[in-house]
Amino acid sequence: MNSEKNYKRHTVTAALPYANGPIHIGHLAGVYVPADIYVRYLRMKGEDVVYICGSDEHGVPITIKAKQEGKTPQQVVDHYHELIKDSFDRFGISFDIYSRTSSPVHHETASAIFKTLYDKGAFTEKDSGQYYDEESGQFLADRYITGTCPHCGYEKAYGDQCENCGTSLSPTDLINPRSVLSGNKPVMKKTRHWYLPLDQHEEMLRKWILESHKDDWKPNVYGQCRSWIDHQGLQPRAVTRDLTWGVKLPLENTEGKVLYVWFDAPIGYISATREWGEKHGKDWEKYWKDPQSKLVHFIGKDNIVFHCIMFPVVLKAEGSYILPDNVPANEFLNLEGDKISTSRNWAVWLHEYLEDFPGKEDVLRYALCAAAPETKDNDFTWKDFQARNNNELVAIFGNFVNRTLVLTHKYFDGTVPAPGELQETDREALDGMAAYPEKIGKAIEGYRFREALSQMMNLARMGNRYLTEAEPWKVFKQDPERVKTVLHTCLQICAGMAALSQPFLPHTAKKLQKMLAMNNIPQWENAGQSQLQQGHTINKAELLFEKIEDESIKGQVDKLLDSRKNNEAGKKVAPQKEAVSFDDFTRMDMRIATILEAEKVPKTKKLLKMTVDSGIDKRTVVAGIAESYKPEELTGKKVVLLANLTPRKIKGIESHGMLLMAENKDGSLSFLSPEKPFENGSTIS
Ligand code: B3M
Ligand code: ZN
Repeated sequence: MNSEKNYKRHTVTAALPYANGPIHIGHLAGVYVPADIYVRYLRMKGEDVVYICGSDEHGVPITIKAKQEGKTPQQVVDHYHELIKDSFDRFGISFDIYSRTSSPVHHETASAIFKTLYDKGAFTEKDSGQYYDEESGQFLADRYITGTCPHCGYEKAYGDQCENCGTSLSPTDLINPRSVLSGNKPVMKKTRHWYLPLDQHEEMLRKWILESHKDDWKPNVYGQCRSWIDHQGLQPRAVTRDLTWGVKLPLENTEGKVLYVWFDAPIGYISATREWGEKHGKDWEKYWKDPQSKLVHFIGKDNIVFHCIMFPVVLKAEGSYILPDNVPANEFLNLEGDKISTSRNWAVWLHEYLEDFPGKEDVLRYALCAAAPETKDNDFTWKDFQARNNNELVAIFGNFVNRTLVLTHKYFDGTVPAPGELQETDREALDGMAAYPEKIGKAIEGYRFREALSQMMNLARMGNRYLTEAEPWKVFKQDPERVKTVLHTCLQICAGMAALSQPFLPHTAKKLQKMLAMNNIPQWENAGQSQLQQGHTINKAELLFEKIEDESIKGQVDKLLDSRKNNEAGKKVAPQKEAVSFDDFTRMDMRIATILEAEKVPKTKKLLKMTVDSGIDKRTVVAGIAESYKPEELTGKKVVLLANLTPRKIKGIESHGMLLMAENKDGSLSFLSPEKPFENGSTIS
């Protein structure tokens, strides 16, 4: 582990889940399973590790959920904090502490860091116009305001981010902004906020990220940071909000203002470490301020900017903290070919999985690690889950262990036999095992957990192959001595698996250690050596894994399809918008037009750039319809064009007008086309 830096201790954080919903498999694959493998491995190497997490309980998502459920924000977070914590515990995610940002120690820690920066003059103060909803008497920050994204035309973008193209936004960037609370058009109202001038830290960020982490940060993380530093620009970011739910500002006359959730949440890692230290008599500051501590943040790709740009700037400005050594962010996991969506209930919820598949926690850990979106978005299917279990865990890992232990009981009363003269195959097997701690460890230290998992399974594959080729059941009659050597060797491999599988399959490793009557497991580096002395008595063999049948998988897929149907059925028709006058309507100039050509806009998932013959002219129109239409199927299509819409730049392309589309309740889109072959330019009224 990074011997060249000789770290004394490791501080490992996992993204704080919002306490406004349960944990799903996307969270687990993206963040918590890889982080857990990493810390379990470090602990087996005897490293001093603290593994930190907790509920992220502030922010607009929480208050919106509270409004939806007619509860207070505290009631919402209390419910989900317990649900999340319990499901993590049962799943075997081994945090040293799972805290929460509504705790007093967090409020104290976050406001103290804010005050330190404030006193150092690290913020700029500014009065500015912010959107305000007169009906609900509230300023509209972040998710309280929605509108059209200026970059991709997505009409349900939020005031802080467009979930469609991922662009970070401010409320004033939105086209046609609407209050999420009342649906009304907001007004501008003056208010004072404190800004973190990221632009003043450009040099530090370039040096620290673009120079010193060019080779050891994952390309997806490094690339996003580079584009932020080089293109999206390090703008001053408001670190306060006009809200009542959150960490109050430690300044006079700032009633009704709180810290921006993304200012306080990462500080949650620090306050949780402080809480852990005070509880266990540890000096928490060593884990956050000693340069010989290695700080690693496990997150999803949508949190990169906050963990690589914003939070490090806060820590640097505060002056006494270390910066993260690595931020191995994963991409997103999809489910059965569709994006995981809380609102559409298109998800596998951890707490439901634990009910539906009792005792199969490690099967999900295994399947999610094997499908982890480490370098690109990936897909989880129940078929793949079943195959991983039946073809790998049952047929290889479990089968090898079971045959070895059953035969040891059958031929040697459950006692580890003394090996005879080793043959070449025996030596190859034992030497092969000896190499696995390093093979697996190297992959884990490189944050390549899929590779590490497959290496761990290669040990089981090697054992299975060795046992099958040795065929002790055929040999025993005429050469029992040979069988002693074979089973002695197989038992050593089983003991190696009991140790080396621990980071990945902790529940299985524990069962196997018990079956082998191993009082303790070796340090990682010794896990490839023989552990079981001859004469050692093992316990009864039990099945480590059971086959998963088609019907239980079908049940899960049907559950998803039902929720999709319910979701569509439950989708109400959008309420009618506020009245417009006939004059307003007549000002819109709509024409019959023809799409002449269409092409995808590079680096976007949803945008098409089209050349349209409006009858008046040929013009460019950009639309977010690439997921519903292929460019080649649009040439020659007759459509309705809103010709006099003010031109706007979308991803740098000037778009002149809008093509009218209908959106069905399942989200599918359709053009409006004339029933007769009218000329381009024909007017519509
Ligand atoms: N609560 C999780 C998310 O963006 C967010 C992470 C905070 S980590 C400090 O889904
Ligand atoms: Zn967008």
